[in-house]
Amino acid sequence: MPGKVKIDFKDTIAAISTAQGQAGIGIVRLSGDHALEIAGRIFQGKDGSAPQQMESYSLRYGWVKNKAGAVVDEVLLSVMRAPRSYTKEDIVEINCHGGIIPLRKILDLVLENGARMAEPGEFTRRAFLNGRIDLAQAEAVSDIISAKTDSALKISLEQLKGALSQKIRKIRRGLLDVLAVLEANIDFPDEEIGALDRAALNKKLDKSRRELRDILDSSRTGRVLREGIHVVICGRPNAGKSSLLNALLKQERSIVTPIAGTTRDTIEEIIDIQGIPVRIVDTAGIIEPRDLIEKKAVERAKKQIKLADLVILVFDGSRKLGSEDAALMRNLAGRPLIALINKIDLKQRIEKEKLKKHFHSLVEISAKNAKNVRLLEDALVHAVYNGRVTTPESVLVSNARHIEKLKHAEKFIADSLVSLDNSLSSEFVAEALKEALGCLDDILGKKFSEDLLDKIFSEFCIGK
Ligand SMILES: Nc1nc2c(ncn2[C@@H]2O[C@H](COP(=O)(O)OP(=O)(O)OP(=O)(O)O)[C@@H](O)[C@H]2O)c(=O)[nH]1
Ligand SMILES: [Mg+2]
Repeated sequence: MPGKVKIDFKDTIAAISTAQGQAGIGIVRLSGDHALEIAGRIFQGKDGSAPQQMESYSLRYGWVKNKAGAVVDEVLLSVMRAPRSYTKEDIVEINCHGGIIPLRKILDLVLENGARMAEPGEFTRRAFLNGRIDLAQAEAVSDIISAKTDSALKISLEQLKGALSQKIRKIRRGLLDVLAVLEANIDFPDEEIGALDRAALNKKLDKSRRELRDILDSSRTGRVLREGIHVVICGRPNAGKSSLLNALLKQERSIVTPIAGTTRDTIEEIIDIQGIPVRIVDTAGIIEPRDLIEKKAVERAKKQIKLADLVILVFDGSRKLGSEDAALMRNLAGRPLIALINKIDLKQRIEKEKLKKHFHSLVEISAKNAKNVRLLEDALVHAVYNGRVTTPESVLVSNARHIEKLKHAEKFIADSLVSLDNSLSSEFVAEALKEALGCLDDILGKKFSEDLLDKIFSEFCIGK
């Protein structure tokens, strides 16, 4: 089996950086020591200037020509010289017409003239390796591209600007200060850490731990804003579950009929509710399956409910509570849930007082007339933010890798505090602190393995 090819970061790389398809403009991007020279071989400027003579951050109009001298496309070529460029290397961007043929032909030409095809994310990987951004910032680039909502975009932009990195560096400095004191103590073991010093170190460590906690506190919201939440609608047959899905979607997606047992499969859609991506699932209301299809439907509904982050339990306000409602309430006890009374446009027969005792809040709507849908949306958002006032701008972390490292770092700081409080030797405290520092360094990419970088950047698109 052939081994993995080692990437050479000295090569000049090239890629089509714009989406493939038909568009007004497309960009072929080059980065590396030979970018200007390679561009010079295929570009003819209208004013006769060659890319090698162009100033940084300047643009020229001209043509890309093949070996035979035939025009391949009319282009604008821009030059960004090292070190003040995206990768800190010389960069040339060729803006051509955004069709797949001109883009492909220009890419082929630069490859023939000495560039190598870029790996996914290699431009950003070089920006990291060349020290322009840290690893957390590099990862933010990919998150910006894949952001599905405004909020996810805001979080990633803050991360790219370095908001998370700055906080982490501050915590890191705090830990290093403590470590310095401890190491001095290790070097001179005769002098034990005095009670006074212990208290001071404890205070410092505790401060770092709190700063870390603050970052982590917003992580739940961060993950939700990035990955969305999985919401499942359930309720007795005919309660109006499918009507509710349609009302939230503002379109007729799920079939609605007066016949109980209409929905016989789970139906899924993704909606953006006030910036939160919500994967919403309509389930079959059937409780007692009469045939194999219904049996499958019940199984699917149960599975969905198990997986849900949040359940919307729909009651039919025009009917008295029934055994099916009671069964659902029992099954869902203890789960994050929004209790919803539907059909408020009809005469209400449901025992509302009874429900009020069971649920601390009730949302009342008419799915059919799309009345009070906004109240349900608000309840959903409230459930996501958990009652806390969190704006996307205040969320510092949403990336799963970062969250995991932060949690580990927090645990190691806690360990070091325990060792300190129990008057264990400086080595113990220092050991835990080094582990904590290691976790923080992993986020910033101060220490990294090629495998980790391969994993992170393989999720990027080519040309970024
Ligand atoms: N008056 C009134 N009727 C409603 C409302 N919501 C739903 N309905 C009606 O109730 C009936 C059942 O609605 P569905 O949305 O199909 O109910 P469901 O819960 O999905 O039912 P199953 O899929 O059979 O479990 C239909 O006739 C709807 O038009 C409402 O707010 N007001
Ligand atoms: Mg239905």
